[in-house]
Amino acid sequence: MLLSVRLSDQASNNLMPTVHSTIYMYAGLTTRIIPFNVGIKMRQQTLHLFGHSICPYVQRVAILMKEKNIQCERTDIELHNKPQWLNKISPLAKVPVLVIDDHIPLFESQVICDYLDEVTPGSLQPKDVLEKAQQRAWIAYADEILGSIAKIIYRDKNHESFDESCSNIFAHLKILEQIISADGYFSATRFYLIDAVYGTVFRYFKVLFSHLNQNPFHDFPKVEKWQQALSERKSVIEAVANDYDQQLVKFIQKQNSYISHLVS
Ligand SMILES: N[C@@H](CCC(=O)N[C@@H](CS)C(=O)NCC(=O)O)C(=O)O
Repeated sequence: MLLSVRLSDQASNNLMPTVHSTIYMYAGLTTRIIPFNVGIKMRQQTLHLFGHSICPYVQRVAILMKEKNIQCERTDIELHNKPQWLNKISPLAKVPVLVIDDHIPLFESQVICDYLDEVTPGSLQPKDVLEKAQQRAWIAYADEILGSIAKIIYRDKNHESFDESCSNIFAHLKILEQIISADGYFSATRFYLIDAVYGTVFRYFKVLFSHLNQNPFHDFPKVEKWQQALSERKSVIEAVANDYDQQLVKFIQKQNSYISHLVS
């Protein structure tokens, strides 16, 4: 697709040749050329997303790209064995990072999503400024749930601490149940970036709660309908590999936590 980009000459002068040469020297990577508009002139842009196969923040970007049909090269890295060049493009050495035109790195999933959303036609966020702001607040709320999920995966060493994290997650679902629409997605029937974000959160539940023999959505019918709609959305499905559940199980089993002995 054609990307319509509002880039000033100043922005395109902000070159980081050392980043470019370093990344491509170490990784031997290729890029895909994507034509886009700068003002009235046509020029080319390349996009390269550096990620991890099960990272929920990377999935947000991947879902947005699929929804907006944005073509991009993708390279997944191992987080337990990070390549040396990662901190040259990502100051916290985290993924996702989007490298634009081989030399301009952009980190932080929300920022990457905002950029890609702005430079392509249409938007995955509400036009109404207040509604957009509200959705962003509930995206921050999703990050809190991801915090409890990370605690379960990495830090909860016993049943009590695991239970506490589960209760915390269910308390968040209870509040979501009160504020979301009853029509499938967060705001009725239209899929927004916030839906992408929660699609990546709910995906964890099947594996994390499989041993509990209890439906985590049991008390939350609207949230259950929402997660069902998200699990059927093509972009959400395709944002991870077919064997995502097995990859997640393997990843959790490598941690020394209470849940790592229970998942299978
Ligand atoms: N706030 C960041 C969070 C990104 C993040 O935490 N990524 C994880 C993988 S899911 C990571 O790269 N972790 C590596 C590390 O912390 O060393 C974003 O939204 O992009």
